[in-house]
Amino acid sequence: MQVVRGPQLPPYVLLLCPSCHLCSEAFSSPARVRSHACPPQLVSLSHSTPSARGEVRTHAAAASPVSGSMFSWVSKDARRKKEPELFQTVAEGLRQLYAQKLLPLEEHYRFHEFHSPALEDADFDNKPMVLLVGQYSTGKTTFIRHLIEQDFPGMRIGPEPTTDSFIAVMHGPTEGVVPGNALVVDPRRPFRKLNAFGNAFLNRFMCAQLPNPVLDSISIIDTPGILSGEKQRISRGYDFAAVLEWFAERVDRIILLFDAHKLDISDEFSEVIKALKNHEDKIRVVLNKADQIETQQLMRVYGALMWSLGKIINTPEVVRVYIGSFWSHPLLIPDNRKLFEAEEQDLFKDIQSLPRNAALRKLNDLIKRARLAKVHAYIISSLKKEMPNVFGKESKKKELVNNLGEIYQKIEREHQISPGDFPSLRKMQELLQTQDFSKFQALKPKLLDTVDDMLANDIARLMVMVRQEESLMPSQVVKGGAFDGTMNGPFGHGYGEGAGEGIDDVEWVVGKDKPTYDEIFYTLSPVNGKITGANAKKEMVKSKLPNTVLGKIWKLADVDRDGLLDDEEFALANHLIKVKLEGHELPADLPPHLVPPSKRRHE
Ligand SMILES: [Ca+2]
Repeated sequence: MQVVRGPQLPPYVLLLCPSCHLCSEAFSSPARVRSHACPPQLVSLSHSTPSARGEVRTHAAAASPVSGSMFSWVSKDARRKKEPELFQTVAEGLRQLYAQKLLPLEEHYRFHEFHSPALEDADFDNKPMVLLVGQYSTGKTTFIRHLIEQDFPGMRIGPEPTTDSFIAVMHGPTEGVVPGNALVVDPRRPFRKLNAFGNAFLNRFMCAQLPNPVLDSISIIDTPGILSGEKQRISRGYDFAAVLEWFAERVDRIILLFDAHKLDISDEFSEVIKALKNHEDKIRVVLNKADQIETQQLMRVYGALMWSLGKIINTPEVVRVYIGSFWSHPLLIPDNRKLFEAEEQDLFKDIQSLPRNAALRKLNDLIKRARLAKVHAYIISSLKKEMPNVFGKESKKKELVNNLGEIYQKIEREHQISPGDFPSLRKMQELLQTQDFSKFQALKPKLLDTVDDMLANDIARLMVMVRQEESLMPSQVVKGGAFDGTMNGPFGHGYGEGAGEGIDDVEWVVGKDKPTYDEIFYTLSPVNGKITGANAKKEMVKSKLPNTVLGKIWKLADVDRDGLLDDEEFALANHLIKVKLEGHELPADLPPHLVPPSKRRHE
C-alpha cells in the first residue's frame, strides 16, 4: 500500500473518506492520509450509481480537498436528500433506527408487555451508568462515596442493613433528592418506564443529585442490599429481580460486590445474578474488603468465589474480578498493598473507558433487543396460527402454553435461531397466561425484513461512526473524585524500589555496598584498575541468573563501553544483580542516579 503524505489537517475535521463518505479506515490520523480501498458494503451503501454497487474502489485520498471543503462537490443538503439516513451522531442514528425499523415490530407483537418497555429519547442520550449490586454490607455505598469523594444525599452506611432503596446518583446543579414518583414523569431522565413497577417500588427509588465532577461523565446506581431467604422478596412488595434486569439492560457496567471477609452468596443474590445472564458482557466483580484477611485466606476466598460464580454465570473465567479495599481507609492487613493498588487502577481504567464505549454499548444493546424482538415475533405469530377461530379458545391456549417448549424447537429449526436467543421458557409461559391469544397478530414478513435490513446494513454503517466518535474522545473522560487520585511522583508503582532505589539520594546508592563488592573486585586480577569480561563473568554467573540477564546487566554496568569493568562499574553490576534477584525488573537504560559519580557529566 502506497503511503502518501497528506496536507496537515486541523484536528477537528471529521476524517471521512471522500469517496464513500463513510469509512474512516485510512483517515484515522490527520498527518497520514493514505490511498486505500473502501470496504465493498460501504461503497455500495454510499454510491447510488449501480456501477459502484458492491465493487471495491481504490483511490488516493491525498489529493482530495480537506477541512471545510472536504465535501465541496456534494453540498450537505444534497447528500442528505439522497441519503436520508445519514446521521450526525451515533445516538441520533440509533434513535432513528429504533423508531423507524424496530419499534413497529415490537408494537405489532406486544413486545413491551413481555420483555421490555419501548425505548425513549433519554435512553439514547443519557450518560453511561454503572449499576452496583451486592449483598448487605459489601460496601456498595462506601464504594460510591470513594469514587466521588463526597457524601451524597440519601446515603446511609452502617453495619446493619441500611440501603433499602435504589438511588440514582447523578449530576445536578444543586444537591438534593428527587423522589421516585417525580423521577418517572421527568422526560429528561431515563427512568420513565420504571413507572410500571408500581408504587411499592417508586417509594424505594430516588435520585440523589449533586454537582460532582465525576458525575459529569457517569451516573451511578446504588441498589438495596440483598438478604438471603424468600421472606425478603415478599416484604419488598415489588419484583426486585425484574427491576434489576430493567437497569441491567440500560446500564453500561454492572459491578457485583462481594465481601472477602464474609463470602456467602445468598439464594436471592444467586437469583439476581442469574437474572443478569443476558448482560454478562457488562459484569465486573469486585472482591471488596480484601485487606481484612491474610493472604492465604484471601486465596481461598478467591477460589471459593470463582467456584460459586461458576455455578451461576456460564463463563466465570472471563468475568474480571478486582480484588481490593475500595475505600480510602488504611489497610487492615497491608501485605497485599501492591496488588490492591494495581487492581484499583485497573478498575478505574475500566470505568474510564465507559464514556468512550457508550455508543458501542448502546449499539450492542439495540442488536440484542432486535434479535429478541424477532424471536418474539415468531413465537407470537406461531401461537396465533394455532388458535381456533371460534370454539375452544381457552383450552387451546392452555395447551399451547404447556407445549411452548415444542413451539420454541420448531421456530429454532425453521428459522435457524440459536436456543440462547429465546426468552426464558418459564417466564414466557407465566406472561402468556394473562394474554388474550385471539388478539395476537399473524406473521408479517415485511416487519421482520425491515429489522433484518437494519441489522445487516444500517448497523454496519453506524459502527463506522462509533469508531469515529471514539477516536475523537479523550482517553480520560471521567474526572474528579478518586479519578483524580494519582500515584505519580513518589507514590507511583515501584518508585524508590529495585532499580529505583536511591533515586532521591545525593549519595550514589551503590556506594553503601561498594566495600563488599570491592573485596571481590580485587580478587579478580584487575589490570590498571579494570577487570576483563571473562573474569567478571566467572563471578557474575555465581548469581545463577540466565546469561541473557547477565548480558543485559553487563551492558548496563559497562557505562563507558570499553569492554572492561572498573571498580565502580563492577559494584554497579553487582547492585543490578541484587535488584534482579530481589524480584524487580531491570531498567532498559541506566537511570541517572545509578551512573557512577566519576562517570556523571558535570555541566
Ligand atoms: Ca567500562
